[in-house]
Amino acid sequence: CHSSRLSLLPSADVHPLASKLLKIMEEKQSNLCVSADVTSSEELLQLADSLGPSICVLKTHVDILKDYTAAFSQKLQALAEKHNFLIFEDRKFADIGNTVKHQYEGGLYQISSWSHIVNAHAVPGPGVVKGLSAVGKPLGRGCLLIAQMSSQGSLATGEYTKAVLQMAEEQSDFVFGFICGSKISKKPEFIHMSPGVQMQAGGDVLGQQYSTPEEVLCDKGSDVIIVGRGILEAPDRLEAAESYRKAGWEAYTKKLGRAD
Ligand code: UP6
Repeated sequence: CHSSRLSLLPSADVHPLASKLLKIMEEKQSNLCVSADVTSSEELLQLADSLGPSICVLKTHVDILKDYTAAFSQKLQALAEKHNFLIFEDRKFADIGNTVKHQYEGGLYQISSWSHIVNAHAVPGPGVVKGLSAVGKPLGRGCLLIAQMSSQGSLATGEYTKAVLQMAEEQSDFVFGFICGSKISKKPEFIHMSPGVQMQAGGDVLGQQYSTPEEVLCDKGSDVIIVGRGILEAPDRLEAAESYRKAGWEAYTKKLGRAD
């Protein structure tokens, strides 16, 4: 039964954000993270308000907004409270610890002040996580490590992916999961989130590769689907989000019924 995973939590070993996310998923019956890749703050806030009830996480790329302001991040936080979802700034940090500390906390965006979740590449070694953790852990934030990528020709495979897993285990007080295409850790406290999802397999002209919710969740064993254009380019975004939520939840519960 899929509730077995939740009953493991919260415990001393589990990152508070992982238990919070699993709780939201159960409450809203949603393992859908919408990737709100739009370039206007107004449109992003509208998306967050209308799709909010259907999602567990809202993923942003704030550096593609043409009109970012601190007021925007406050409004987004209020919508996250209103609709009970987590905010995930997909910043993909990839520098030495000291630099990512500044990038996470400071600059124009002050990401640590409003984003519950961030992610990082493991390329620099454990220092990238140490730097982010120094800023984010006291604030109750958490990090996903990028263990695999959905794009064609990705170098994040095989031994690299295994090394990322190891890095996550060594800093599991801040890292609570992965960006990946398949389940890479058996530990139930790690959340697997997968981009490159559409209702139909395929890709785009710039190397993105898509799998279906069923493939990613049931066959590959991931937990959360990240969907951007599958929803953003649909004629009715809310209707599309609801169909991804339903397909995602069905596949997720089916997988847990089988595996746990
Ligand atoms: N993303 C991927 N693949 C990865 C990591 N991240 O696509 O391996 C991100 C992209 C984009 C979203 O930066 O924001 O997930 C996917 O969008 P799409 O559904 O429109 O392709």
